[in-house]
Amino acid sequence: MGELILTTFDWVPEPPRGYVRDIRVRWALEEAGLPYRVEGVPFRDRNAEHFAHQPFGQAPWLSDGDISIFESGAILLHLGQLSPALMPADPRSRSEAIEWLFAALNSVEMASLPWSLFIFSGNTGDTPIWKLFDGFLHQHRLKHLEPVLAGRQWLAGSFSVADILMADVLRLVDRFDGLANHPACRDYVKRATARPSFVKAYNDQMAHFAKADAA
Ligand SMILES: N[C@@H](CCC(=O)N[C@@H](CS)C(=O)NCC(=O)O)C(=O)O
Repeated sequence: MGELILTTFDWVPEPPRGYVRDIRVRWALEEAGLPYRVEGVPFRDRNAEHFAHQPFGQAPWLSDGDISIFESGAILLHLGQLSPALMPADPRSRSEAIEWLFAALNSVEMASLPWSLFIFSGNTGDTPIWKLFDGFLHQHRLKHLEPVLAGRQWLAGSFSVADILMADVLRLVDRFDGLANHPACRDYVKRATARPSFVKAYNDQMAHFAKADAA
């Protein structure tokens, strides 16, 4: 393992604060107790070096020595190799953690992100397109996730990177009261975000952006 450097934006507007995806990486690093530092890149003027690390000009990315990794899921899988606090050791639980990590991103977030964008942009009227996306999230994803989360504390036995991603994805839905009819999902978010590592990650992200306001 080399020096771990988490890069995120130096500043973002108020609405996404507390939800910028560097929080997933901060949370994992805190859970694992790995030493790291945070660097900021301009939110407004994204230069060629930024795109060399993150081809879509987004945040976050992680440097581990001379390895640079983008995509929060890939970063968490990388960190999972560095700490048993993030990835169970036995093969069955490990496979479960990996499948649920992908499920969080590729099954739940792929439905919840457009849903939240509709809400952000105020397009939640009585329209067929809103009903389609709202139904897709609630009837085809959260309804099926609900019994899973009612039956277990964490997705892969012990707490893992899968829980960091799933809880963070669901947290954004909860922000817009989208878990009101899914109590097990809501309780899962509550117990995940009660972990001291999440609280530290959240406070650190908020402080990072507040510092930019003050500068
Ligand atoms: N799939 C990427 C998404 C990264 C992403 O959406 N980052 C947001 C911040 S949370 C961003 O950079 N937004 C600014 C933009 O897209 O221009 C990941 O999980 O790392």
